[in-house]
Amino acid sequence: MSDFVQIAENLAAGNKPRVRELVQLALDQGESAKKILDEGLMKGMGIVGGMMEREEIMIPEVLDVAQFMSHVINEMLKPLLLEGDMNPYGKVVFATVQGDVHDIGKNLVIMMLEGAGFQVIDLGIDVPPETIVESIRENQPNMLGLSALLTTTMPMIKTTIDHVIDSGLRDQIKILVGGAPVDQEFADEVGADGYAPDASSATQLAKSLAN
Ligand code: B1M
Repeated sequence: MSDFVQIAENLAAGNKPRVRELVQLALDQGESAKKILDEGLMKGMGIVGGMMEREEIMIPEVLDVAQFMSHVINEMLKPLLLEGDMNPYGKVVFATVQGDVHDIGKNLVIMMLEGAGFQVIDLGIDVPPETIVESIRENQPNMLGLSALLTTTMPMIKTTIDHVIDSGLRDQIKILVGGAPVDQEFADEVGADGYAPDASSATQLAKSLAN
């Protein structure tokens, strides 16, 4: 039986060698990459979030843990997370909205979308609505993915969608939104076509919107 709590706690404590060991152990014991991600690493990030809120951890330390988590995902879990179907579903322009620099969730969603056969144009973080509209015009995707992690940057999702509407491009694309503070109600309010709470449901939703 793998110890996901240990993975979470060691990640939050910044104990990198131990996290690698525990993740490898869980893989050796036959645990799925998804379970290690959801019940170990994501829970660890949740602990870090709480410490951040209580000001028990400084921003550079949070960043260090976040970067380490990305490495573990890329080096140890990515190939396993990507096993599955590889059908072509189309092109997605994806961005973290202006004012927001969080990208671990965005990168995870992109990784899963690519694994499912989407071509993804990643515009990165802190992306102004104008840049997003320009990219839609240039790349002609059939979908737009917008991520926001802060309550203060959620309104930028609406601003971005409004820019897409004003540019006359709204009918060409489906818009998918997500990020920790986003929910279905918000997605409906801002006129998105869909909301997903995590990377795998985002991929399922993108597939159904593409069809
Ligand atoms: Co920030 N931060 N942060 N942070 N940070 C949060 C979000 C926070 C909840 C922490 C807290 O206080 N508890 C809080 C937000 C509070 C709020 O708005 N209500 C917060 C804050 C306040 C801040 C700063 C303002 C702190 C400061 O400077 N005083 C600052 C803002 C900077 C900015 O953006 N302008 C800041 C900075 C940072 C770091 C740079 C240090 C770092 C980010 C590094 C990076 O991303 N490269 C950071 C981190 C790491 C976090 C926490 C700890 C972890 C976020 C994360 O990566 N989670 C976070 C607390 C938390 O979430 N528990 C926190 C793991 C990731 C896999 O999950 O991103 O939720 P997530 O993505 C999921 C889903 O949301 C979904 O799928 C993903 C995978 O399952 N999803 C989508 C995401 N996008 C999607 C799009 C979709 C569909 C699904 O369709 C398009």
